[in-house]
Amino acid sequence: MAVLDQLTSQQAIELENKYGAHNYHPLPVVLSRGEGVYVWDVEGKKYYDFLSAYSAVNQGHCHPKIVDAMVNQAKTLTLTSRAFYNDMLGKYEKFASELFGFDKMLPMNTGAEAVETALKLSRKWAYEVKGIAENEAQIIVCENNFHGRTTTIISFSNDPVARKNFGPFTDGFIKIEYDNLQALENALNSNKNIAAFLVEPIQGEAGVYVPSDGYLKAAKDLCVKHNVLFIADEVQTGIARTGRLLATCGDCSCVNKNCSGEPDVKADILILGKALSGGAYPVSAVLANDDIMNVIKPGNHGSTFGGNPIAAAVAIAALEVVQEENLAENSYVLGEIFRSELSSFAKENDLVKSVRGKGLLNAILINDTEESSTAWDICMKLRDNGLLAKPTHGNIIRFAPPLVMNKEQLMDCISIIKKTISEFNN
Ligand code: IF1
Repeated sequence: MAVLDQLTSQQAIELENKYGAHNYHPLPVVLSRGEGVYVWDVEGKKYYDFLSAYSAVNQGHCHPKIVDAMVNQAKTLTLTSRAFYNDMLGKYEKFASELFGFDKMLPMNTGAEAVETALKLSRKWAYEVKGIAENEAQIIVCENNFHGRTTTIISFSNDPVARKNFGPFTDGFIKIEYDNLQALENALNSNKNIAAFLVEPIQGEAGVYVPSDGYLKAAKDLCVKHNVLFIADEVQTGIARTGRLLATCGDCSCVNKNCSGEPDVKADILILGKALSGGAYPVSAVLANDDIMNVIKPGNHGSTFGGNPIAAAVAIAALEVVQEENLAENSYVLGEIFRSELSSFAKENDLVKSVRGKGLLNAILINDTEESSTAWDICMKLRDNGLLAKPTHGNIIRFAPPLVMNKEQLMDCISIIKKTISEFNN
């Protein structure tokens, strides 16, 4: 088979099965094209994308502005490494730092790398600024977290599937219950060597678990009181996904007039990834103010590709799209409609227990056990009806369309979802 031959779906799946490691269990659909909120499979069937590559494609598939920025930069200069300066990185660092309200950023590629960067940065700060004795620093994390897949990050995961037989693990993490302020306070009181508290503003992998109102603000206040860094992992919640530019909104220049919730929670270290590039390229970053970021000196940390000119050009374009197209506001407005429609549907339909989320990061709970195949079967039927979503934890279906969706498309999607689940019931 020649590399350029057009494959059928079945052939593409067989190739991945035979030659690819089996580290995923994809929904059986083979995509070959995307535009805005739509993707097409190799047979030409069109779907609404309701996953957005786990919230990376917030700006929609193949956004022309982002693609143009990428192509133009690719024709000009792709990579210099950080051994030399390039003429794009500084512009990008200025743009992103000002947009999110921090002094500086440190560019990386994947979300996991950015999380690693934040952990290293907070430890170094703890030793060199806070004055913790060497190798004694602890970082508080939450149960059911998802922060990526490196050896250190899975060291503080409690997902047996992600951890088993990957040990030995990295020390220095204290795990507490999510959305439990007393647990945080107890952990802070019982140990003087805490460098940081690492938290997802909404737990994505855990099933779009939204903490109680005021939790993040109060957690941040506790961190301030104990001179502990508040690290927000906004890899999934960031860049307008939850109806605001950031789920932890500080003095960032958020364009969303419907800002609600906790406008005064500002992370000490902000972790971004995924939609920072609109899904066009692996781009991640850590942002912090000088009192923290300046502990990093030449040679302490880095990456060959981090901050490369293509990444910089792509990220600037991707962030401009978020601003120009008011994606935070659109996400807020459409999210309200989605949850109100789906929660009234849940009241009259036994299969849907509830709907939860913020902005366009939502999930429905299916009224069946985690071991059941019901959510998977519903996703297969949604696929047949032209909408792609993926179950998590067996009985939860995540719904996270691109934020460039319009109201008419959303209503169309809501009717596909209702119709599919209603038919499933019978
Ligand atoms: C996989 C979930 C989403 C993340 C947060 C860091 C990272 C992620 C909050 C790491 C990555 C992913 C990766 C993907 C599945 C996925 C996911 F289901 F696990 F929870 F998005 F919903 N922090 N999330 O959510 O970023 O290194 O992947 O760029 O299969 O690992 P990465």
